[in-house]
Amino acid sequence: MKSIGILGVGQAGGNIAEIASALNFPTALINTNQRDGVVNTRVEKKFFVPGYNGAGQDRSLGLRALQENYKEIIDFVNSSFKNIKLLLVAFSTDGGTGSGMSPMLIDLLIDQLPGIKVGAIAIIPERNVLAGNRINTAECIEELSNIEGISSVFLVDNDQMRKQKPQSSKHEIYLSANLQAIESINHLLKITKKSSFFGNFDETDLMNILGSRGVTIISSAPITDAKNTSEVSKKVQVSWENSIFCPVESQGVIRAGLIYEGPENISKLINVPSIFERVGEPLQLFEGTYITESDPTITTVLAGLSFPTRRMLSVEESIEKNKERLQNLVKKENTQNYESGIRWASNLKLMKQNSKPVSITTKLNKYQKK
Ligand SMILES: Nc1nc2c(ncn2[C@@H]2O[C@H](COP(=O)(O)OP(=O)(O)OP(=O)(O)O)[C@@H](O)[C@H]2O)c(=O)[nH]1
Ligand SMILES: [Mg+2]
Repeated sequence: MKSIGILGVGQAGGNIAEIASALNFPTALINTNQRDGVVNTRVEKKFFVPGYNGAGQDRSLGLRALQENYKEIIDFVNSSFKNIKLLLVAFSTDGGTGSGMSPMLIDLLIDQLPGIKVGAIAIIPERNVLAGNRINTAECIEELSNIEGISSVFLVDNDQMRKQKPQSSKHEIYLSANLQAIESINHLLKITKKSSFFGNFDETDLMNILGSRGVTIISSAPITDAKNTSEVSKKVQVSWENSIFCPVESQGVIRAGLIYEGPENISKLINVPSIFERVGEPLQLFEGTYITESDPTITTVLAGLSFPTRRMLSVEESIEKNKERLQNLVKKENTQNYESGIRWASNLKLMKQNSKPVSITTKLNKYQKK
């Protein structure tokens, strides 16, 4: 059984857990909406928060669903994952359920799952999403970044998939993004099961890296046509720009892994200082070399990175730019009314008032011939 478990929260999280199940990861899912969760048929362990019907992009509802049910939810997670070393909680940052619930859930699980590290797979939405989603993402990322004991945070960037497939439907973007993210984690796990004469990258190495607090990326670079050291380094650096995760923006990798798979002669072109020149030398590097006859590939894991300020700015800047318009929209929601121009006409429909009964003597007198 694999040593990394995937817990999906909300719809996107459930979809990631679904793919992870297909690749034999231990999985479970939590949702506030049963109808979303039941479609993820490969995930066997499911918890639906009673009394909810989705969170409707409202993070505070997602959070409340956890606050009211945290005991049951912690028990559910505890009983769903056995013999794992790392639990990754997967969710989208721009919806209500996953985004609202996951930061606090991770914070709780860090203390409630003895011996298990807890990290995140958090989805950053495409550039074209609307204000409400952007606000959710900014809030969620801020909360995640404030969790003290958290391990690796993988930021799955739907925009990175859009760059690869500009013409695809949303649905295709989501599925491919989920698949690439889970496959890259799966690839690392598979490497830890191989043995090598030249240096193993084992599970302890991987857990050391993934236990780092901060943002983590995984990328693979085919280096088939690289002719020299600097071309190899360049290809690895380009792979950091083009993975499914938010591209590396700044220096400061804390722990890293570097795995070579391919023919022996090409492995000579690997020069560690030149590869890490752009991001700075990590505190610790864990290497693995696997000589095969397949196309040469370098897989890197960079952990302990800072949250990507520039990418987050692209989420936030349209909110800042439209500050007044958005504030006016909300003001309008609370104050708007309609004034009819024909209020006077309502009188036309008033029923004739019942006249007061007149005494019989009065009526008798009225017809009394004078
Ligand atoms: N990569 C990826 N992104 C997804 C997927 N499904 C939804 N998204 C993203 O997540 C956002 C919607 O969030 P959901 O996961 O549906 O929200 P939720 O957590 O279920 O919360 P509520 O529906 O508001 O209760 C979309 O705007 C997309 O950015 C998916 O399967 N993969
Ligand atoms: Mg949903």
